[in-house]
Amino acid sequence: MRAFRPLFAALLGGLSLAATAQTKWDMPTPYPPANFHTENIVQFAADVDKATAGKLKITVHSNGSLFKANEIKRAVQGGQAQIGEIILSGYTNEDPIFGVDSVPFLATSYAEARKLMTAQKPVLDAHLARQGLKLLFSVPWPPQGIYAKNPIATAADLKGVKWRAYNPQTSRIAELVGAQPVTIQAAELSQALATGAVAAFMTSGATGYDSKVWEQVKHFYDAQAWLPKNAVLVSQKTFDALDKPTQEAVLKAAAEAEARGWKTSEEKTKFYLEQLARNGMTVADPSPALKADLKKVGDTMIAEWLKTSGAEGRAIHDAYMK
Ligand code: PCA
Repeated sequence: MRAFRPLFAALLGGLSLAATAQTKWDMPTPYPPANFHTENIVQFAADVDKATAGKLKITVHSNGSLFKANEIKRAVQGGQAQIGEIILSGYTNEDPIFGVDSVPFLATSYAEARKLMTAQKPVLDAHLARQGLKLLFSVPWPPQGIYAKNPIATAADLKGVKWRAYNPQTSRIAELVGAQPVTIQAAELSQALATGAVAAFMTSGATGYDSKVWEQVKHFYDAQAWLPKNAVLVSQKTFDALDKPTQEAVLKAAAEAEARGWKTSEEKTKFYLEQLARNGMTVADPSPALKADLKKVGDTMIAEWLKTSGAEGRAIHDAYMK
């Protein structure tokens, strides 16, 4: 046995060397494992692993399992997580610049959403940098429509209805139409519907599909009101601590994830709505009256956003409208 000691020590030494050479990141994300954003992120982590030959291991903790959706940004800022995914507009109250993509009817198609992102990006990067954060990539959800237990012919049908919100804008819409907003993250949506805590909400076909909302909700109105973006953020300090080749591998995988995510989001939009219909929901355009009511809500909210976001908001808006 004694004769083996040096060999054993050498082995142990080798192991600890390997351990220090490997960096591990925890990555909290808010949405379920089979959601397209989550799948895209898992692919991103695998790409980074491969490109760095296992030097940077990113462990994805989906569905709010490590941190709840609304805690993830603070966790990355505070160093409790190295990297994480958030929905940008969830933080509109902290900084209106984060929420421009969720102003109703400002950008309602993928082409418009891309144009709006181009206008928003430099300001967003600068604001995140002030918080020690770096944006690696962002990907939109499919267009947002209205789900409701009962048919909705005009906004008046939403009066007093318990309305699920996921960001300040969806709460504001409820206020403007006289519904009762309650903030519920996607991970708790199915349960909130099952217990009757909510009876209407706006989100994408993707989240309706992920949460199998057809078990409780029968109506979907394809309002195409906005395309909110998720963003993957890393702590700048954590990123700077990586060696150059690893940083480059992360940036390359991020650029690929952004391109792949936009493509998947757009391509799956039709599939999600087909699945709602196949599972017994009526999928329809909003009535002209409902459209007009929603348009009014949108006009109010654009004016409000321009007021709270100040000169930088105006510049983003004008660059987008050009
Ligand atoms: N799904 C997420 C945010 C926007 C979307 O389409 C949700 O409903 O929470």
